[in-house]
Amino acid sequence: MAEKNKKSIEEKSLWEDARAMLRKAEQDGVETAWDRLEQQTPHCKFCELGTSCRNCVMGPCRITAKMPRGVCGADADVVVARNFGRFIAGGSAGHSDHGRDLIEVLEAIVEGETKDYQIKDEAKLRRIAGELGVADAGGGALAAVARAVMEILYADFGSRKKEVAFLGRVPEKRRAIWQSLGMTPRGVDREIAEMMHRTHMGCDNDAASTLIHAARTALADGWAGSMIGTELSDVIFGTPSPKKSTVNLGVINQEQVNILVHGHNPVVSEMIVAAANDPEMLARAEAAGAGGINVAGLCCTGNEILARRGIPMAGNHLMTELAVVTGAVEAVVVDYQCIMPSLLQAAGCYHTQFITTANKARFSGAVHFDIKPATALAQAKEIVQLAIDGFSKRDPQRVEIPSQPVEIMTGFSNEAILNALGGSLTPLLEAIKAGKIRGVVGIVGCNNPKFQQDSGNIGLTKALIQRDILVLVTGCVTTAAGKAGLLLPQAIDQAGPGLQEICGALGIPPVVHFGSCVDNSRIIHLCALIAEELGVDISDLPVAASSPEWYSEKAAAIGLYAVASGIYTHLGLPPNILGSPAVTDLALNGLESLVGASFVVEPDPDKAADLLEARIVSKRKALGLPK
Ligand code: CUV
Ligand code: SF4
Repeated sequence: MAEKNKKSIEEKSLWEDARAMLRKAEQDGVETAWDRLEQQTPHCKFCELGTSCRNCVMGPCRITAKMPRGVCGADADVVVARNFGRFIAGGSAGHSDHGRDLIEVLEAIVEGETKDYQIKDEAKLRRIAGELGVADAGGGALAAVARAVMEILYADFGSRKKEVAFLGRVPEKRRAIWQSLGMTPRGVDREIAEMMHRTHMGCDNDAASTLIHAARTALADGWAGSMIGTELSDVIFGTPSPKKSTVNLGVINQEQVNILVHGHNPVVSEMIVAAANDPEMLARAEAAGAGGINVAGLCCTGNEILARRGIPMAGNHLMTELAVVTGAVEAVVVDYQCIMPSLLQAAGCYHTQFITTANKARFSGAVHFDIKPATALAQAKEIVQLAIDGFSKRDPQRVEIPSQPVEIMTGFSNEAILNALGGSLTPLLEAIKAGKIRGVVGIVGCNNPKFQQDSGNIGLTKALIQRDILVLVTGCVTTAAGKAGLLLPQAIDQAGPGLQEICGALGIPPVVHFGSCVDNSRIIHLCALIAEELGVDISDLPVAASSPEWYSEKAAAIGLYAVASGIYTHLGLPPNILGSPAVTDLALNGLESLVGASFVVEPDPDKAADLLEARIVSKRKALGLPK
């Protein structure tokens, strides 16, 4: 069976750096996600269809034509909807708990408990305070304004509100739709807890009802949890502005102490960057015979420090094990989410130290630091010291850094876009109306070893820019686009004439890096701003979303909040819902009549581009715009 599932190295990844490291992994005896996928294939059919239930011990139950109900009587629709609901709750919890961690850092700043973190973007804090109705947001003492914002956002996690704080950003028409459907997100923790409750045996036994609450849970992620994560990260670490950086495994430096930061929250990675730039640490690295300290990113925490500081990006999800295989990494420092447990084994094959920093993401056998705001920088320096100490243990015979880094442009935020446009959205809207930019698609999310790595991400991105559709990328698609050379202004060569003109004039790439996964909140915010400007709903806009190679619960939550916000969303593979025709039909069709958008599933990137283009054309037509 395993033989049949065996993929060649070329079939596993699009990239030379990945292929070289896959060959080296074979030689070095390092197992990768592709090897384990082979072992796991074929997957359990019930789980794939979503028709197995483990929600109580009268079961577990599997639903088939011959056994159409579980012991309690739940049918396929109920079981699939419940499983999907919990899947969404998991994803929303991830982003939202990340957002909460930023509030805790803001609290530590306000309470004077930390000097390591500060308010870097005071103007943004005051702007947000104004939006949230804080009295004297513009003129009050900074600490008082920060405290007021902190209180309001903390309260978003509870259960006493009728709606979360940033809903003021949502167009009136959209809020009315949510209100009428019972989809208005009230509190982040509340919606997640309620999803767990509804999916307990004997509660919500109506698939559509469960799915509407799943959408509400996802909206609490997009318009609260993730949005808080993004906005407070900007306040504390600075709002991204355009800058150059580099990407791929070639950013790992043979001469230097290499520290890879991996995970999601900038709270830790920012401190590692600060510690690595400390003159005393640099002197120690030199004393250890290294030519400096090189911090590079992986996955979303990589996106955070890439967008804000221009720190190079070593790789996306499926590059994380392969980065270790270079044999040149002294330390992998992780916070949480998307960190393959296998990294510990991979690190163990080399001199690499695997260092965890969050009590909610412990890995047995790892070196652990419980990083706290009050002591973060000192702890980060200890971590950097461990990496420096590891430098002499590196075996030069086992080092192979496979490629030359590719240049990229990064650092776009809504503020940066407005700035580039001269302070108002009007030039962007004019370009859209004239059909020079026919539409905008956010391509986001992960890698999944079920696909040739990044072939979907790149295939779709290229196909869309050729059709004059502007692409915004976040998460792991960033690295893919960067490696393909698409995040540079000169990539307009590969775009249609309209994008060539507009992006050319602005000096921006046709594929714009918008940050990490929580920063998808920037994209929905931008959609809301455009909709407000045009006096329409988000669902009326020529925009769409896509996650060609998604894998995670978080990606599903993002997809669902996009759809519930009125954005047509493409997925490269379906969630585990196909065992219920009712749930599947609701996701692919029924949602359209409820929220004005739905999911579409298509593995082939060119066909997906056709579908997204057709959607954009239909929205343009309805707005009375040329094709
Ligand atoms: Ni949060 S969720 S693999 S790191 S984008 Fe990357 Fe992004 Fe998916 Fe994870
Ligand atoms: Fe089976 Fe129902 Fe229990 Fe699920 S909740 S395991 S379907 S008896």
